[in-house]
Amino acid sequence: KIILSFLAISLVAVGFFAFKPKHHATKRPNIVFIMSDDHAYQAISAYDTRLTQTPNIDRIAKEGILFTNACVTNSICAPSRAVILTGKHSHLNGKIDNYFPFDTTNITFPQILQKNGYQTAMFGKLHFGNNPKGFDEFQILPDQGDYYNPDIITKKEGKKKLTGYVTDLITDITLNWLKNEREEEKPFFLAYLHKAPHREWLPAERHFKEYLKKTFPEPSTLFDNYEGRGRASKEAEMNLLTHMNWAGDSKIFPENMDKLGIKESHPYDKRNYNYTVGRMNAEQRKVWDEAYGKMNEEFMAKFPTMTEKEKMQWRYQRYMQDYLGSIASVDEGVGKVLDFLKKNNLEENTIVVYTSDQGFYLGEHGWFDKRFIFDESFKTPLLVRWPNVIKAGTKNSKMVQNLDFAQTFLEAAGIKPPSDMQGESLIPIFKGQDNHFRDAAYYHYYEYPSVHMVKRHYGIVTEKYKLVHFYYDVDEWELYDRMNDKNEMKNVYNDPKYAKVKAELHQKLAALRIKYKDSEKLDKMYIEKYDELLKAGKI
Ligand code: SGN
Ligand code: CA
Repeated sequence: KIILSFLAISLVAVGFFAFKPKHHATKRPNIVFIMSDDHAYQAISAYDTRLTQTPNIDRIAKEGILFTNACVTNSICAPSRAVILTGKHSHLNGKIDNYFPFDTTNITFPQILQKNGYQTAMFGKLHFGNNPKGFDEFQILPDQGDYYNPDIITKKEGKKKLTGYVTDLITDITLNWLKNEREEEKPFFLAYLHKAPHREWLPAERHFKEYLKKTFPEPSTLFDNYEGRGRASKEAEMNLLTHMNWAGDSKIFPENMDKLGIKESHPYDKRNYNYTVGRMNAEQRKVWDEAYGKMNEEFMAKFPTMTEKEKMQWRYQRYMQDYLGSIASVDEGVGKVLDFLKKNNLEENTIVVYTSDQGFYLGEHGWFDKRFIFDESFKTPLLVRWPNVIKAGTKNSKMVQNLDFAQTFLEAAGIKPPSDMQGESLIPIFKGQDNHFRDAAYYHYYEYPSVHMVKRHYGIVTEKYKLVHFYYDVDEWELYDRMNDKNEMKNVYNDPKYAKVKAELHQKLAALRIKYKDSEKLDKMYIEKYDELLKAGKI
């Protein structure tokens, strides 16, 4: 009897020690949410090695998970951020475009985390027109923010001017908070939000020369003439040759434009150049003039004999040099933050996310900018590391969306998300159980007429197809076969072969509009609100 009870006690004891969860596995995880602005997945080497190397960003996927079909619900800056923070589509959170201020009566997930004992901080670009709620500490760039010597709005001291390069400054502020202001006994949520690589794509001084020397492979659709698609693609103003600014974007000195007789692409072409470069101090300007002066000299010699094709090719190289040059500092900053986590034993139980507010065109279809439901702008990079939960080196092709972050983070923190959030938690995917995930994504873009002139549209995207409705000053439907037309060159909406698919997709789209509570009534309401701003000259 004694032996038996001894055995029983031993078994229970062994069981207890064997199955007791490790202490750190039950502790609520920290969250480091890293987001850059307009960072195309084509410019992250974990996705694509053609253009550049991003060894530090890649580390997140190597030690975690890479999402190959992550996408947004509305491909533009502030609306994407509002979707992320509220877990609701634009038509419900109200932030449909970059113009209307964010409605701060929305409940955001950082507010909920803070209420539940998380220490919260946000550093970098928000672009809401008002300050974030739910943060113990924030330092944010006003509006779009500047690359050089930017102003910053701080929670503690109001607005001040900083000296230096924006990406490095945001990294330093973030590291300083991690080192000196983090409360060890609380889990934290940290938003580390870069302005780079947003237009006008200004690199740090240390990267000027290196990137000005590089040549990049051209995308196969650089000379797209938009045949086979509708008015929306034809009328968009995102073409590298015809819509980019010579001074502001391509960095041709305004005096050189005058000498060569090059007209401004937009009334704000030279003005933009003077705003951005004009913020540099004498020391920074000297490095700039040296590097970009040489590029200007070469351009001056070449320009008079250049064909239109050569101009396009030249503009593409110029664009990539600056765009990818500005990503170099983002990658370095990410490396520093990852190193800090490692050195301070914060790696195992911290969720690190790297994403962008949307994708971006790097010359595909001859374009820059974003906004369209087409892949380069609809898809966005997403890499996540959480060693306690995610198996290193995982790849996943589900259509996860920026809509899903709020519920994911709340679930990770053991908090039940509000029932009106519209995303899906990614935790099952992190755990390798992704059987029941959305098979169709809903998309709705509103900001028109506006810069780049991308028409209003909504649509549904499945693994195989994309059905889109462009409306407002057109009424056109487009259908793309994602498997057989990877570059989305041919609208097959009126091809009888697709009649059945088309009917099914129409039905599915109507069902999604109902599921997410979007409607023609809301479309009209947002048009009326927008038209009022237009009339008032505020757009
Ligand atoms: C600015 C840019 C546009 C860009 C919008 C929105 N022009 O207007 O190219 O699409 O911001 O960008 S610029 O010449 O002023 O840079 S977003 O990322 O904020 O949505
Ligand atoms: Ca953006």
